[in-house]
Amino acid sequence: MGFLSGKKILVLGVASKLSIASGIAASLHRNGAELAFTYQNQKLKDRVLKFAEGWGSTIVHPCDVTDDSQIKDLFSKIGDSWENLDGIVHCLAYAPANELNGNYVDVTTRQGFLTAHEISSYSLVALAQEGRELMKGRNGSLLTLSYLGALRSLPNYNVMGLAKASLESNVRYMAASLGPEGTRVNGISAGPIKTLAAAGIKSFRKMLEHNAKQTPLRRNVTIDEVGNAAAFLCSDLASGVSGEILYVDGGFNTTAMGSLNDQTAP
Ligand code: NAD
Ligand code: 0WE
Repeated sequence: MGFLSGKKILVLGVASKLSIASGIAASLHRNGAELAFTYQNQKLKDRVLKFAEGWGSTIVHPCDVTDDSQIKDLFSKIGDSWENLDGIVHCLAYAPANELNGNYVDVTTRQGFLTAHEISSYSLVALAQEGRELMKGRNGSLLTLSYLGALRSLPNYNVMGLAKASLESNVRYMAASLGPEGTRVNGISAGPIKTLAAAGIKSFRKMLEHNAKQTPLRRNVTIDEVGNAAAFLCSDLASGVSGEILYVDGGFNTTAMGSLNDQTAP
């Protein structure tokens, strides 16, 4: 009997075994949750089906969050398998690649700005609207993934930083909206992790090395560590937590001067 047994949770954003959504799914499964999954496009379908099977799930549906009808169909199909829903884990983001490389003021476009905000922030409330009925009165939990670039500027993160700022505010407004019906809404702000979304980013390796050296724990975090924090937030262990952004970053966001050296002890 895990602390999530009896919970039915929908996970969006599995693209590979390195995905943060995969670390989260593994922990949710390990701790007893029943899972359902989505895939963004046909290219990812078979892969996600295979991962789902590994986590004991056959409930796998398409959902490109830019398409209202796919979001609607998703919850109608979830409703065919499950009478109710205890959690939605939103683990996706996108900005066009050319927005994530170069001087922010130089490279930002109207369309890139809109796309980043639509996919990375608007989608959270769009999913909540359609999932609302299934989650009502069950102490359900919505969870999303953010990054420190929401609050601080850093090279190349650019318009994604604005989209994450919007996403974090979205968490607080949604917590206020859905709290009265028992649904909690939270975010995890994860430290940098090498995933597919990170693979295309110029000098990501350099950033990972810098981050490890400057972090209190002197290392980067893993998708398993993010997964365990996610399992907690989706569970009744976190029944008093809503509207919160939980940092799973080895303490990086709490420091200012960095470490000044690279020793492993303080
Ligand atoms: P990933 O590439 O494994 O996952 C990104 C997912 O977004 C993919 O599954 C992709 O299919 C999905 N996606 C993109 N556009 C979509 C659309 N229109 N409709 C549906 N799905 C769409 O990368 P990841 O690093 O695991 O990213 C997951 C989340 O974690 C993102 O919100 C990201 O911003 C956040 N995050 C990542 C890091 C990091 O360093 N990797 C750090 C903090 C937060
Ligand atoms: O949120 C993210 C990355 C999200 C992301 C990644 C891509 C790459 C491929 C969104 N859109 C795209 N579009 C693509 O075409 N992270 C927190 C990881 C990340 O990305 C960075 C980072 C970090 C950290 C980009 C620049 C600087 C730092």
